[in-house]
Amino acid sequence: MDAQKPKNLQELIQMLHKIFKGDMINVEEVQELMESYKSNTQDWKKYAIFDQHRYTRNLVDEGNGKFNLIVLCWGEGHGSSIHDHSDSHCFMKILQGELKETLFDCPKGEDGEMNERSHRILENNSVAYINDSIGLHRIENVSHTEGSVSLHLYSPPFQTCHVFDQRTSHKNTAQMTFWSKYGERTPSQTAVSKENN
Ligand code: CSS
Ligand code: FE2
Repeated sequence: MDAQKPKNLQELIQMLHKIFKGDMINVEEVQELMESYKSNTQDWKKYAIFDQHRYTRNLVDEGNGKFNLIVLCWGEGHGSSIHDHSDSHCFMKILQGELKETLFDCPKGEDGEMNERSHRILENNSVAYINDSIGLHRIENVSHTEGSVSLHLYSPPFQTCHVFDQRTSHKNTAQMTFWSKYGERTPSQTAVSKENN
């Protein structure tokens, strides 16, 4: 029998809490559950706080310490660096608009241009999955007319990741920060920690 479909974001969060209680993560199960939630703007608009200059990260739920659930808001033309996911699982559901995902091989050293493996457009309500053994990626809202919103689940939660320079493969550590938590704008931080990844 098919599992229950979450009627709204709150139900999705409750169901995620249940399936992350144990120590094993079934990637397909999480992906299917997140896909079965049909995005409704009313559910997540309080987390969707955009910035003019770069994409924002807005904390929705801390998953009893097992995962972070985050709404990301991508203005027109906003994108991430090429990055890894700190040995965590990354699930990414599109809540509004579309996002372009470009996949890269993990560089062996600092030895020139990074190899671009593939790219695809992620459509509304779809769920993408990545981890460090699959590779690295860059996420972009390539639209000139519409903002995009995505829901990310990272397990276990992480506070730093690696970012990569496409031309040189040079790797840096980057801090992940929140633009808002539980719908409340977080106090502004120092210039360095404002950078997104
Ligand atoms: N790494 C980005 C989003 S792409 S998975 C972030 O969470 O800031
Ligand atoms: Fe990512």
